[in-house]
Amino acid sequence: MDVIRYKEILEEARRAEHPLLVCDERIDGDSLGSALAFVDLFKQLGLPRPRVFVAADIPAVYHHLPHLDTTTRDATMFSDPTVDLVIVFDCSDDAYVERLLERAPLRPKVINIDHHKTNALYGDINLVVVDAPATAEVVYQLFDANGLTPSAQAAACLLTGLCFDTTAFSNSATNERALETASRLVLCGARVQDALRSLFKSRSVSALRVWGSALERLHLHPDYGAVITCITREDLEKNAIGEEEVEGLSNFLSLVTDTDSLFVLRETPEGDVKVSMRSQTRDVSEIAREKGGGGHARAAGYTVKGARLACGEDGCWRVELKEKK
Ligand SMILES: [Mn+2]
Repeated sequence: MDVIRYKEILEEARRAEHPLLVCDERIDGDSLGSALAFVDLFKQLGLPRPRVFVAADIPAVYHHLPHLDTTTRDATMFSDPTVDLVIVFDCSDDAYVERLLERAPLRPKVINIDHHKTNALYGDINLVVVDAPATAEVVYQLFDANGLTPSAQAAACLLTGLCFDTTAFSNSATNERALETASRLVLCGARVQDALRSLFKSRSVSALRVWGSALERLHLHPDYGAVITCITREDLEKNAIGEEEVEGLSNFLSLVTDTDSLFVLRETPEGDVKVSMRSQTRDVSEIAREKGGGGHARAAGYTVKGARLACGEDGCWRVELKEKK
């Protein structure tokens, strides 16, 4: 472990007069849990609570987490010339961070805390631990390396991140560190049941109907050499459910499907198609990187801009580019 870097990051946090924390553009249990645990760390150190920038509304499944009042969608915060430190969590997408920083009149120092293989190391300080099961685990190590014990609230945030990224300690990201850190977080006061609730116990009947359609459409796709399925805008609209309610479908399917590689295709409200890939043996991060996306070796994704999903006569669903007007 690079103890010096963990200490350097804490020093930067102490020194900063106006720090901002940033979650990955796609909010999940790991990016949000890691950032909120850091808010708690500031509190523990007696520093003013920083704001956390999020690109979208926080999904309802995370509404039980502490410090949500520090989150904001107001990107004009980055225009404030007094902002001197930006800490980014669980985000491999340097273009997203650059877009936010474009607003800053004076470029603040950037700390990049992540575990994605495709991370472009865009920070002034990069703490990218590729074999970490979750960014939350890296943040736990940062507490530990600095001789700090997470509060029960920080531990709850970190355990949520760890449970999310390991799909409750079942996917290939699950290693001995995931289990050891989880057990230490429980000793700090985190509750496993609470962390799991946001993963498994909060799906509405309408959302599960859409999951049902996705199960029905599973088929082996000759072009991808993988089992694929898809979710259309119509599925969501017909059942009146939001985007966030189908999050986790690819993790769930790859957990229960008897197949090596599984891709979930999904139409987005922006008129794009998101491809989410899971594999037991293939390095899908390579495919994602080629197509401008990112992720981990066994779990990665990318977006096809200006596209829709169409079912062919052979019963296979494909991504179709929309015609440009
Ligand atoms: Mn993560």
